Amino acid sequence: MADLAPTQRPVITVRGACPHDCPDTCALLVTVEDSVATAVRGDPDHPTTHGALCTKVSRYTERTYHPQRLLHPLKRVGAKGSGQFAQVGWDEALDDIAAKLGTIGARNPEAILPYSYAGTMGLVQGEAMAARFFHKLGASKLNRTICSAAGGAGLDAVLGGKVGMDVEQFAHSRLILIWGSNSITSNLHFWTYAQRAKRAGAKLVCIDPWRHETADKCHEHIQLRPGTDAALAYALIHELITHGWLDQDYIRRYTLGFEALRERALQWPPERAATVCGVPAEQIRQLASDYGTLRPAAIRVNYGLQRVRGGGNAVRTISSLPALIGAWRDPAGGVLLSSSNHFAVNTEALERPDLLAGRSPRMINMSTIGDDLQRPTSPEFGPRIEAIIVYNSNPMAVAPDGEAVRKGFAREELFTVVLEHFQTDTADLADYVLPATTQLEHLDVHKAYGHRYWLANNPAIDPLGEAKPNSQIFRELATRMGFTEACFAETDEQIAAQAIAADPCNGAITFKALREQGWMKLTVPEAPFAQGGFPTPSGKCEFWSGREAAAGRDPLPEVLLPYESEATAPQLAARYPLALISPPARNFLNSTFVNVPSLQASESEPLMLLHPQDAASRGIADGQMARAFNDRGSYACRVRVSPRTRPGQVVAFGIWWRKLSPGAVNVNALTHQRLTDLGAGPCFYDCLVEVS
Ligand SMILES: Nc1nc2c(c(=O)[nH]1)N[C@H]1C(S)=C(S)[C@@H](COP(=O)(O)OP(=O)(O)OC[C@H]3O[C@@H](n4cnc5c(=O)[nH]c(N)nc54)[C@H](O)[C@@H]3O)O[C@H]1N2
Ligand SMILES: Nc1nc2c(c(=O)[nH]1)N[C@H]1C(S)=C(S)[C@@H](COP(=O)(O)OP(=O)(O)OC[C@H]3O[C@@H](n4cnc5c(=O)[nH]c(N)nc54)[C@H](O)[C@@H]3O)O[C@H]1N2
Ligand SMILES: [Mo]
Repeated sequence: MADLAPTQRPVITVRGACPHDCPDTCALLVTVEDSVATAVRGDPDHPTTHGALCTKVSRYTERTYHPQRLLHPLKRVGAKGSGQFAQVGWDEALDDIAAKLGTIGARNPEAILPYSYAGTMGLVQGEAMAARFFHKLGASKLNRTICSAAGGAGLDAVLGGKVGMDVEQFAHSRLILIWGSNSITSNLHFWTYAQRAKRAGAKLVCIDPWRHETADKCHEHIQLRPGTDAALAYALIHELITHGWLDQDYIRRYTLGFEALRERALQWPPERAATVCGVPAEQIRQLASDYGTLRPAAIRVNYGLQRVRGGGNAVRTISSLPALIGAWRDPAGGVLLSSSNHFAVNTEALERPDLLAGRSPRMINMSTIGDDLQRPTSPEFGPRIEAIIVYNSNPMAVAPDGEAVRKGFAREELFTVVLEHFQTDTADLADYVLPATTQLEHLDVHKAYGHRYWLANNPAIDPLGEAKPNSQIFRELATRMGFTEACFAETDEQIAAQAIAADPCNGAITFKALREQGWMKLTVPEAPFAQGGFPTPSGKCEFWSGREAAAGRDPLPEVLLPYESEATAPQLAARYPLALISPPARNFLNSTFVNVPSLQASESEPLMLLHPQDAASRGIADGQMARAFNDRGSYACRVRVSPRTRPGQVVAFGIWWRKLSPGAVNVNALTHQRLTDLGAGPCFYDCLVEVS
């Protein structure tokens, strides 16, 4: 083909899926010219993608062909963290890794820990071959809590799982509450529907501690203190009850525990919530009146508000609202946090928990990895972690309490293997770095958490350099460990085909059809809970939860204020008076894309917003470098003095790589490892600091 003129080279279009941890899971069309991917576009025919990609993923080829892509296995040759690596062959790397895991595993396989999250959301390159491998080994399990555990548990208590509205229906809502979400940044394709509704006359209300670009475009912005959402939601319930804005018929037929909820809510008049939330009572009254009277009324709640101590209960309280007004009767009414459990996935087939063969290894919470890597062997904890295999995650940048995480990974004798595209902060502390393929180079199948389509990802190009798919790396490790079960020989196609469970919700969807068509929609009713039918034990919307009671927790949603706030920790607040939140940057996806030159240029550098009052009282001018600090650490970055944040509140955008930040620390130097009320998730936005 080399002798063809460029215009004669074959150009093909390959159907793919965006792999990133985002509600939108877009359908991609990849242009491949002469075996090189030259462009990635959104599929114009896929309803939720509608031909549009975010800036990040439209740069996917820039990321894939980045000059710093890892193309060969690397072995550490200097002291841990010295950054000295030597290129080695795959055989040498895998033989050595298998030997080390074999030795540790023979003593106690629970000393081995997989550490992974959603670098790719693909079901094949995520927890399929990898999970089989660790199950067979009997390694410690990982509790994957870092993103959505609290909110997931909150939804589960009330609705019975991660279920809710169809995002496409928001176009027809008359009132939309955008609650704890900067949708234009983190859920762009939902925003399209919200805009359509707005053009048709809907009212949009944003509930968020800082005034971001999405708040600017809403009719109202309720700028509450972080971690106070349950109080606000209770005040709304109070108003719905006292004004009689209730759908009594829906409540009687399809809900559980209204009387108990009523009694609790009557303790939350708007004035009380106003004091807790730091917003005018009148604004709460107006919101309640809108919610009580406009139909259909929809809530888009996102994970931003559950990264605080009371995050699980905040989601419980908010997701109780639609049933009170019968909003679920209409396809364009209800609440959407995640659509994940509308999909039936054959997890048993993918992950093969039967390979545990009766063993039940201990579980390590990924959100406390800093402390857990430093723990010695003890009866309560079990064996010291001797080996950690990291894939699809960058814990050195994203896990809370960065200094603890660094100390943990810096242990000279900890055996660390990192499967990656780039030399991340975590890869810097590895013993082996293994080059992984990107979405353009491997096969996968995807569900979504913000819409209702299955998607297939076809490989568009050959792997770059010596990179291999995660699945293949674990397949080859399994062979070296002597694992002979047939599942370890399955191809990626075979794995993908098993992912789609035989279930009415999946209709006639097969992986074969998906590969050809790119995407297919679930056969879930437009208004799934118009007549109850919630996946709870009672089949009703459970304001009062028997399962919560059985777990020894409050059977009703409760208002739990942050660990770190003036109300709950006045002495700490005297030293560190500013509440820090660290929401996503528009041009990054967590710590992914931070090293892509065009996107890094758009974000320019690590930034924090400080309110003019707080800046003035500290003598800090716009554009100066400042230091945010607390007992856990210190983070230096550029200050924007801006009325977009509240007085007493700092907004620092995430998640920069440490080594691309001043002083080689990022915002997680400041966050702590305490866990949420439900789901044992992290509390990234429950954090006090001082700035100087
Ligand atoms: N561009 C971009 N998109 C992303 C991501 C990214 O990093 N960059 N991350 C992806 C990931 S991992 C996820 S989980 C999803 C969802 O990602 P999320 O991080 O949930 O993103 P948002 O929905 O924007 O939610 C953050 C918003 O919550 C607000 N917030 C913080 N604390 C509180 C609070 O206590 N109460 C209320 N009401 N609001 C609060 C913040 O100010 C911010 O505006 O998005 C994904 N999309
Ligand atoms: N302070 C603060 N911290 C936060 C948050 C916050 O809002 N504030 N958000 C939290 C949330 S919601 C989340 S979800 C976590 C995210 O935490 P992570 O899931 O760790 O997400 P990323 O930082 O994007 O890192 C994913 C890594 O996986 C790699 N990767 C991608 N695809 C593949 C693949 O196919 N194979 C292999 N081997 N590697 C791959 C990427 O190169 C990238 O380095 O961060 C959390 N941390
Ligand atoms: Mo997340």
